[in-house]
Amino acid sequence: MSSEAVDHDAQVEAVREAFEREFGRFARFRAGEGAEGLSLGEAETLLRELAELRTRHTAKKSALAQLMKLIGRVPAEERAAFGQRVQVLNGEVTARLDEAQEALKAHVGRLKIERERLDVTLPGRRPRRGHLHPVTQLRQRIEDVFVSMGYAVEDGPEVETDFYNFTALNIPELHPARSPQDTFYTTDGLSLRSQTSTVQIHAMQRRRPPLRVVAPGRVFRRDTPDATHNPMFFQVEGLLVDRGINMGHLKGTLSEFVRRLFGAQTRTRFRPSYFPFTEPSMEADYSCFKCNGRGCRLCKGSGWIELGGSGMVHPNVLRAVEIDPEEFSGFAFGLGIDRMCGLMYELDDIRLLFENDVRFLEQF
Ligand code: FA5
Repeated sequence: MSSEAVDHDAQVEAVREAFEREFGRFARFRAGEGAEGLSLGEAETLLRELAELRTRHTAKKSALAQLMKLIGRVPAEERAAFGQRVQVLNGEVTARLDEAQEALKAHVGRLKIERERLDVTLPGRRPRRGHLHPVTQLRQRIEDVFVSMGYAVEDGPEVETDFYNFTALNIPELHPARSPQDTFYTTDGLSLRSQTSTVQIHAMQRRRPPLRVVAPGRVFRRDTPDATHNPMFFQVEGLLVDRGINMGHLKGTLSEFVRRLFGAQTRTRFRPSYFPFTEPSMEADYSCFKCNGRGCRLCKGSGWIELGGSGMVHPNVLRAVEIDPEEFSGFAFGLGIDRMCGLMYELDDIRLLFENDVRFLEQF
């Protein structure tokens, strides 16, 4: 064996060793295995590094490529043996690179399929449906009862002039309701309505008698919030004006209303009261829907629950909208919805209704 031949063999071995050294950390990826447990990111990085390693060891300027070129230049008698050794090495290097690449690629493919897997048999995510606020639900039930009794649903502004908020309602100049301690005023002398009774005036102007309307809506008072008071709350106003209307019609109407809302067993009672815009005026109560009048915690042992204020429309109110009190008479009533709602759901505090805590509201 010539000394040159030894040199050539040594060169082949040196190239092999250099490859083995660098390839060592990829050697475990074989026969499509060895990559288990690698994350997608790790496997992709290794694939990139493997491609760089392939370039370093097999591209044109690599030591292996130099060996290939050398084949033609070695003495003729050694060429075949040397050529074969180089080709074997080349074959091995390529095969091992390919094998490692396959194993890593297969792993990346598996992880990607896993990540993008879509199980069409899984139940879909149901969109959460909301529902109407409990006060709105009650308002609609009240409207339904009155509509079934022939009433129209009327609307009115929440910001009012003095005329609608007070004067037309026969509220005298120095009445405490006009005081800024009770009513919210805007800087230009308008006020937030403190009761839905203002809609009586709008309704009579718009429709002229005979008329029957209910007007649900928001009202505002400078009341200190507590378990039964909010500065903003809801009322429903009722108004009927026709010829020959008397207190019997009012009592019959409110009695029928509570029977339709709470059941046929519900009784009513009326107590004398005072409102500037009705004469005579009455407070209406109904027998407790929980204990049917026997007395319980809900009705504070009395057996009765307050419904609201009512009375015969004051002649001055009719005159304010140019209706002749000699020809027409009427009755009106006003109920607070929030307190009624609070009682129906046995809430300790009506302020809960307006905190907008979804966990609370979801229950109704
Ligand atoms: C009135 O507001 C009269 N307009 C009712 C009326 C209409 C009488 C037509 C005659 C003819 P009163 O101030 O009592 O009346 O209020 C009526 C209802 O509103 C009360 O029964 C109560 O349920 C409710 N209410 C009053 N203040 C508050 C408040 N701060 N928070 C929650 N509800 C309230």
